[in-house]
Parts: sequence; structure tokens; C-alpha cells
Amino acid sequence: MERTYLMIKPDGVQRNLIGEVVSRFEKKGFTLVGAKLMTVSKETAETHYAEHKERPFFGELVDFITSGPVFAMVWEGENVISTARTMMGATNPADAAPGTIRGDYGVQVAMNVIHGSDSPESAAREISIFFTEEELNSYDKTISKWV
Ligand code: DAT
Ligand code: MG
Repeated sequence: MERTYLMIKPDGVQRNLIGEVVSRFEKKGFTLVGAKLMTVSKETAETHYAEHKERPFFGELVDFITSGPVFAMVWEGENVISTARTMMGATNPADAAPGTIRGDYGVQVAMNVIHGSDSPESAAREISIFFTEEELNSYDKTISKWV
């Protein structure tokens, strides 16, 4: 079963959107296998966002993601990686469709509420950066054959 790494960024945590965002993925039918409120270190932020190292906004990105607690999560389900990206909406909230998380709650590109892995490779990499095996729960729901 596919897993993805989702993270409510400091803006989402401080705007009290944890419950709202978690609720969307719960109602969709995905399974939460790990979650924690945590403050990301500069080193971890630089590792997580390594692909953007050369971009002009890299410094700001690292400063922002380390500026306050994030809510780190691992979700499981069929096609959860791409479906979560669809539910998040476009990177720039100005381009994100209404009904998506960024479309409904974001304004600025740097503060776009949520991070989500963009491929199976990045999901595996990001999950291992933020969670140990012991922190992840494998369980079957009785309704799993319905959703
Ligand atoms: P996504 O988060 O949709 O995967 P990304 O990987 O291209 O988008 O960029 C990572 C984050 O960097 C993004 O969520 C917000 C920030 N970012 C992207 N483009 C930016 C820009 N032009 N200016 C400032 N921040 C930007
Ligand atoms: Mg990305």
C-alpha cells in the first residue's frame, strides 16, 4: 500500500488549520499511520528541501519551515501520493483551485499551508527523514475494502 509524507507548515499550524487539513484526508478515506508536532532543525530542513538548494528562495524556505512547529504526518492508501497532491492544489495558492487546501486557505507561495511528497521516491526519502519505523503504525480497518 502506498504511503506519502504530508506536513502542515508553520503557517497552517499557527492559523489553527491542523484539524481542518487532517479532517480532509480522514474523510477522503486515507489512513493515518504516523503524526507528530515538531520543530524542524535547519539541518533537517536543508536535507528535506535539498532539490531546491540552488533556487533563490532556498534561504527563505528553510527559515520559514524552521520558524515554528510543523505537523508531520504519514498517510497510507491507494494512489495517496498523487491524490494528496491534487487535494493540496497548485504550489502557488493564487493558481490553486477552490476546494483544494491551498486554494481555500493560502495566499502567498511561500506560505502555502502544506507540503506533500511528489513521487514514490520522494515519499520514501521524506518519510525516512522525519519518522523512524517505530513511529509508523500498520493496521487494517474493517472498512478498508469499501474505500
Ligand atoms: P510543492 O510544495 O508544491 O512541491 P516545490 O517543491 O516546487 O512546490 O517548492 C517547495 C516550496 O518552496 C513550495 O511549497 C513553496 C516554496 N516556493 C516554491 N516556489 C517559490 C517561489 N517562487 N518563491 C518563494 N517560495 C517558493
Ligand atoms: Mg515539492
